[in-house]
Amino acid sequence: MADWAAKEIRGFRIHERHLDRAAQLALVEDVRGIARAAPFLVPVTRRGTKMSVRMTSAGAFGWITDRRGYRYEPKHPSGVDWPPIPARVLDIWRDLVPEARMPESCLVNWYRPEARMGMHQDRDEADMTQPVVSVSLGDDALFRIGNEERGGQTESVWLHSGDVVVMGGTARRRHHGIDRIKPGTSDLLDAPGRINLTLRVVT
Ligand code: MD6
Ligand code: FE
Repeated sequence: MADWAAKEIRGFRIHERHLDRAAQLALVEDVRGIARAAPFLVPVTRRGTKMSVRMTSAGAFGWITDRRGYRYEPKHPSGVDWPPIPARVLDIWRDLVPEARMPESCLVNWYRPEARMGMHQDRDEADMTQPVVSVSLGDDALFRIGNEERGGQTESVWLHSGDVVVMGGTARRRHHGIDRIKPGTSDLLDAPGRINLTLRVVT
């Protein structure tokens, strides 16, 4: 896992092509295992709007949103425990943020070609000194990085399959989102789309 091209944008460290093809394929298998145990959900906001991504989780806590709002839950809505975070995913965390506590949640976001994610902050975690680590698999995605406050100038960067982003320190409260993906830019997955894993310490 050589880091020949880590770059930094507004405090987000982007480890380009951190994962080689074999590592990416192994992670896709891990995601399939997670989805068998804890099927992908259609997230719904408190107002009843369906999000365009499909979500599931691994770990002690999963992040969900439904008509009751968004929160971390210790079980999938079906009543089963979230499966454990795969060892290969934990290895990425240990490799890139060895000083951090171990992650308690691995959120799996599945983007089909039309999916996007609006600008948001990750601020549902109790200890905001802990980083968030994000893994991109499949098609390229246009990642937009903003400010702590809503609005203002933003910077965008394309994320590719195998890229790993670390959001920590001063960047931890910045708004960010995915404007769009570019279907067909990767053949990692069986169909056009993108999988994103985000690892977090929750408590
Ligand atoms: C995504 N990522 O890449 C969405 N959050 O699909 C995130 O929301 C994110 O990439 C926190 C830290 C890094 C991220
Ligand atoms: Fe986020």
